[in-house]
Order: sequence, then structure tokens, then C-alpha cells
Amino acid sequence: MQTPGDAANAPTTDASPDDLHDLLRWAAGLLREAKLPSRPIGELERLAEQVRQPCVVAVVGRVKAGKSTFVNALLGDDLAQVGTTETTATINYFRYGTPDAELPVRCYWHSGHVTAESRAFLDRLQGNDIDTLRLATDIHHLEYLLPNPYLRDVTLVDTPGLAAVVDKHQQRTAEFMNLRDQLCERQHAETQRLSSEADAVIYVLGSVARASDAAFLEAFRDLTGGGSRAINAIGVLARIDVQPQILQQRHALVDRIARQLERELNAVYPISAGLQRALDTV
Ligand SMILES: Nc1nc2c(ncn2[C@@H]2O[C@H](COP(=O)(O)OP(=O)(O)O)[C@@H](O)[C@H]2O)c(=O)[nH]1
Ligand SMILES: [Mg+2]
Repeated sequence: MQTPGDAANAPTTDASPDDLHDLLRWAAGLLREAKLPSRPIGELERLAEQVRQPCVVAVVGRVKAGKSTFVNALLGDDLAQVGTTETTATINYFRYGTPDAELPVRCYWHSGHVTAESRAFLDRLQGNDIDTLRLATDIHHLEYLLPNPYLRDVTLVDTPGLAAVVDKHQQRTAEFMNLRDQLCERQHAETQRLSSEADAVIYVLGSVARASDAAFLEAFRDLTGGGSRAINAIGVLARIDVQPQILQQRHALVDRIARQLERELNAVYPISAGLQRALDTV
């Protein structure tokens, strides 16, 4: 039997992810030979497979914070629907792969079915009426396959946002309000699950400069359910171009937020995804 002291077989400490895969499988093999209980062996084998998968990075923040624009800027493409209301936005996964030309989107339904869908299907999710809401309520998440090299290592998840704002100016039926509440609850739960289970989380912080520090911190903790940890989370102060004052003071602003959230966020960066997309298209 090999032992960790066996120089020829000992894994080196500067292991790359692939080496880590081999190391974990090697350790599982040792445990199997030693006839140890199968549960930890299975766990090591599961971890070995996981290190070869792309990291899942969830983009989280309030409605209209600028998440989808940020995801589009990262991908250099306008795939994530921008400016959606909280009732029609879906959870979108962007994974590496080759999309089907006619049916580029995979829809994962709450029923457990998976279907291939067209762009026209996405248009049906743009309304703010009961039919759109019914459709959105049945969807667990959508998946886009893209041949973007960035996605080889990272799967991006765009989430709808957690603030449930009732549009008081519109007359809504009881069915509409019930469906809306159901959808908001589900999306809230799923976003909090993603925030805690994703490999890394990007918190998009919008319009924080106008809020008082206390109100901002309270909103952040409400958003994250207190689950953010600096080990795998960064903050992004988005839409800094919207107000000249914010643009000017962006460095002081992100420094202040980073100090206030030093246990929750590894770092905070000022960005303007809107400007980036505009530059990309000129
Ligand atoms: N000026 C400006 N507008 C932005 C920027 N990012 C997003 N927006 C706008 O803010 C609104 C909400 O953006 P969206 O990405 O849909 O927010 P989400 O709800 O968090 O996904 C849209 O009208 C965007 O065009 C930015 O960097 N600059
Ligand atoms: Mg969005």
C-alpha cells in the first residue's frame, strides 16, 4: 500500500486544481483499501469531481441595483434582461457551452421538467400582466449556454433581486397579488440559498450613497440574511456614473463600505457596467 510518506507518489503542495482532483481520488483510494466506512470515501470522490467543475458565482442585490447590466458587461453580451420588474425576472445561469441556434435557452420548471426554448419565449416573460406572472411562477431557473472562454472556469448566476415592491398605482386582482407573493417568496428563498451555497458571491450595491449608513447596513443584512462571509464575497458599487457626486467620491465611498462590512465582504469596487457596455458597443 502507498503511504503519504512514499516520496515517489506523494502529491506536491503546489497542487493545481487538476492535481487536487488526483490527490482527492488518491486519498479516497487509500481509505477504500483500508476498508474504512464508505461515507467519507464517497464525500472525497464527490469533492474530487467538484474541483473540476467551474466555480458558481452568484450575482446578488436589490431589484434595479444593476445586476443584469453588470452580468452583461462581464459577458460582453446583452443576454441578461435589463430593467425587468421583480415579478418577471427569472434566475439565470450562464454556463460554458454551445447554444442551439433556434432554441438557445433551457428552462428548468418547478415541476422538474426541462425544456429547450426560443427567444420568443423570453419575450413572453417581459410583460407585467397575469399571464407573464403565471409563466414566471412555474419557472425555477433558465440556463444559457455560451461559448465564452470566461465561463470555462466560472458559471455566473444572475438573480432577480430581493426587494418586493408592490406597485400601488396599479389595480391588481387577488390572483395577481397571490401569485406575485408566491413568486417573491420562492425567489427570495432561492437567492438566499444561492448566496450561501455558491462558491463565491458578488453583491451589487446600488444607490447606497443616498441612504444613511445605518439604513444601508440594515438593508445589506436583510439582503444577505446575515450569511455573507468575507472569505468568498465581494461588493460592487454599481451605477457610479448616475450621479456626478457619486462618481467623484467613489473611492471614499467604497472605502467606507468596505470598512463597515469588513467581515462580510472581501473587497468593494466601484463600477459602471452601463458605461462599459456603451464603450463595448461603440
Ligand atoms: N447609467 C447607468 N445605468 C445603469 C447602470 N447599470 C444599470 N443601469 C440601469 O439601471 C436599471 C436597472 O438595471 P438592471 O441591470 O436591470 O438591474 P437589476 O434589477 O439589478 O438586474 C436599468 O435601466 C439599467 O439600464 C450603469 O452602470 N449606469
Ligand atoms: Mg436583473
